[in-house]
Amino acid sequence: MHLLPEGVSTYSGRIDLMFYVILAVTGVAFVVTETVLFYFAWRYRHREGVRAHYTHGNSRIEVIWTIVPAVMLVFLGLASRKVWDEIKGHVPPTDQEIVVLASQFDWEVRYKGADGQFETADDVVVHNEMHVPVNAPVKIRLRSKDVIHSFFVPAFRLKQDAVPGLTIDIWVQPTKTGEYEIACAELCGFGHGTMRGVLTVMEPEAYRKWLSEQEAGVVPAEAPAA
Ligand SMILES: [Cu+2]
Repeated sequence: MHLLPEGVSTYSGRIDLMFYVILAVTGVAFVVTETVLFYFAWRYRHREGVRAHYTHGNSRIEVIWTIVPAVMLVFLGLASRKVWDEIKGHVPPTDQEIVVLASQFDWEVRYKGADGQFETADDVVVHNEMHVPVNAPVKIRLRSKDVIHSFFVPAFRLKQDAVPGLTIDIWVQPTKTGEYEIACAELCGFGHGTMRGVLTVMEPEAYRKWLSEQEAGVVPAEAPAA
């Protein structure tokens, strides 16, 4: 059974597990409460000659149905902390760095280029496409030029808001080559739905080849983003 697209990052399996646990918990709660709701509506339906009876409720039951979900919520929060820390709490050391600048309605993807420095004339800049090597951590420095966008790669289970004025570091280690979708997950204007890109996970060899081809084709006048 595949409810979700195939996960192709080192942490996608743990995100999916959390997703399924939460789905199971909320799914059971949904079925139970809807069953009770429909049963009561049927059981206490209008009947000739039976007077309605007013009730103020039941404090004991109300306390129980407040405490039980609260405990479950705290449990889910604690259980997911480790995964959250791993994904959002730190970035593993890597020399593979990419700057992603979101704007209406475009993903600008910037590589250091031959000099190993960002914001220089030989930066490799592509739009709405991103290439990364497989089986190595990649650090993405996420920025926005105008409004809040959200960098979302469903196959990686990676989603992070891009906020104007902030540079937010995120990371991923892809586990499978292929082409995957980049989508904007924050309603950012009329063209929001068109704000998509293709992410290509490549064998390291092919990736290096692609990058050096890009470096060779760089127009030196390419201005770095402000
Ligand atoms: Cu957007």
